[in-house]
Amino acid sequence: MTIAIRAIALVGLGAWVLSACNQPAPNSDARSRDLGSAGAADPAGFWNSATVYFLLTDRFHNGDPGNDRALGRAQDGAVLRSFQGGDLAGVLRNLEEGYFDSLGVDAIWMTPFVEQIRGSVDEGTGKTYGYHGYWTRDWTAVEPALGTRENLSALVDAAHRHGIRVLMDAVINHTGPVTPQDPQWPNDWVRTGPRCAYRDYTTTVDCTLVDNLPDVRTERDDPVDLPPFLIEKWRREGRLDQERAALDAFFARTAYPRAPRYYLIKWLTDWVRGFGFDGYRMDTAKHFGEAVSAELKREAERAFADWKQAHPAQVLDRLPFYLMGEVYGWEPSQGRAYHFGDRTVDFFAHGYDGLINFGFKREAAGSLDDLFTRYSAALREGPLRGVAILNYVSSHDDGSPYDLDRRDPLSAGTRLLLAPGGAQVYYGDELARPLKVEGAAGDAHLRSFMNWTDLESGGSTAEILRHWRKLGQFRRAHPAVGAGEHRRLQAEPYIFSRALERNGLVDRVLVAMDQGEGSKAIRVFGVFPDGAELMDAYSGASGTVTNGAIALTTEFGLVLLSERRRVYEDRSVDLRFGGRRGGRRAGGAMPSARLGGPAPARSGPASARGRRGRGRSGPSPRRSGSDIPNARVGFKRVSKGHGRSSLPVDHVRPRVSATSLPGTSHVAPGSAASPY
Ligand SMILES: [Ca+2]
Ligand SMILES: [Ca+2]
Repeated sequence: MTIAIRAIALVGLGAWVLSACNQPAPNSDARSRDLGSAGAADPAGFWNSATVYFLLTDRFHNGDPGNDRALGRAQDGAVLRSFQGGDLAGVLRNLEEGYFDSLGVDAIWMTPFVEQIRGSVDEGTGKTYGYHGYWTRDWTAVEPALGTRENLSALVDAAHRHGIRVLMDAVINHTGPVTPQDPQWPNDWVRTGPRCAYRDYTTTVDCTLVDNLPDVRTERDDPVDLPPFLIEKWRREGRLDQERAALDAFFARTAYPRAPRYYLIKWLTDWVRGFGFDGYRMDTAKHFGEAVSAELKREAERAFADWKQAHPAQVLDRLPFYLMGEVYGWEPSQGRAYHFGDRTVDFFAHGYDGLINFGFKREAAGSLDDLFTRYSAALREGPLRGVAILNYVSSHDDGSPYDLDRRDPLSAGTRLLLAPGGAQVYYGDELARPLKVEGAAGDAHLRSFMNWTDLESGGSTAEILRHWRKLGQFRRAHPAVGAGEHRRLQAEPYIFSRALERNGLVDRVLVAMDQGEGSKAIRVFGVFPDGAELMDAYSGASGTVTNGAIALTTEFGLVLLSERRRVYEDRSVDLRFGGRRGGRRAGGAMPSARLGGPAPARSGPASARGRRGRGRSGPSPRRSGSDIPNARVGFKRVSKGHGRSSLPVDHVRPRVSATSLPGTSHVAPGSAASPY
């Protein structure tokens, strides 16, 4: 399946290459901004143009029914509040089948996979188990209902083989709730009150988010001992001595006191060092003190460097470890700061490279050009220059998403995937998975099992997926979409362009909306010169610019234009912000001058970042020379000529053994957004 998909991505690359080579620069102002020195990594550029797929592992794909009843948990929770069988093996299956590639996904964010409490609690919305992953029992173990360490390792490796990064959802603020089977952590580790009142900093940080969610004393420096229940657990599992020795080594190396947060930092960063996670999505970032995140970031960066050194063949590029925060309620209009009432905190100054944007789902309902213009300006020259945002239209905690009724999932995809800034696709956005479920309460509405069965039945669901895939692939092929300079070219029907310069290359796209079906002539406003061959990534049609316009005949009103040229380069090398690899390129068709002059010398283990090739002409995983033409798996040198008749999308039908939903009719959710 990947051939057609990658073909369109490569066509996009060609556009960039051509732009750099021989095209006058209509947007000469775009060239004046240097996004980074040649060869340097540009994390903000990458993450603002990235598509992040966020899934609840328990609700995505059941790849191993054998683990469904792990730890003997019962299926007696309220609607959608017991474990439902999804697991790491299921995510792996989708990875291997190319599901995420087909959506243009750059990174996967899974809910936490560490071992959860065994019992259940009722917070007022019904009996609930830790299916969501935010109720930790043991930070050092994989939750058995989700799989094993081997499953996790296979998943991260497969993701990296597909050029997809994996973000670990990291919880440091609280333990799981206390139940008859899950003892409270000792009082020198956690506080059990007061409950957060969210009036000011202290009543947001030094408090419990809800009742019975013990809050880790992350501010405390006094040494504490391991909780007795954890000692006993590890003894039973035969790894007590090993875990103790590892802790001793950590505290000896760092000289940190044995305070609660440092245990957690040790345990969280072990997953990075051992498995190669590319970043964290920090849960409840505003509730544990920003100084902690800075400490965690330092240790995570060290762990990531250790992993890279130990796994040179699996290193994607030079992008550093990424820290993305969930600062609930933050949005770009607030600038860099978050206001606690009595205190203002710039989380970006405390280790965070990116923050989730809680305003997009609301702003997306307004003028599209106003939104695009403001975001582009804020990210490129405003207060958010150099940092990243992650937009979403729906999420696991947001009871007021962009389109609760899924009335127009096509428009949601267009708005999200064409917006400046990173795009979070919440699992099922692309299948219009219902956000209201009969019998559910609170956030359970938002967390139904992935509706693969709707896809298999064909009809509008397949059509919706096709739309999201085309946009996702266009976005992935063109970093200008998420990170480029926005320019409105025409108000109605709406036409805009994006241009991004990096390392002497310019990526340009032009998007035209509401063009109507059939034949159409689209003005290009000088973005592309006469004679340029353009391809519409939405329909697969192509044409040549003549007298400042391009004539196309497509059955769609949306047109996604870029230049169509012979492709030699994988944009991940020079264009995907991961830092340039050095040396001549195999094939010899791309003089380095076109890419901004000789590349810097390479050094260190990252020189072997050539990814494990799978395609016929892909690089060998062991190869560490500087002449690897394509670092991204499966990307090959191709000739132009992807026919206009073939859409850049094919169908991926995951094999699913999902627990079926209890019902498909909808009721009003009556749910409030979770405070965390
Ligand atoms: Ca399972
Ligand atoms: Ca706290």
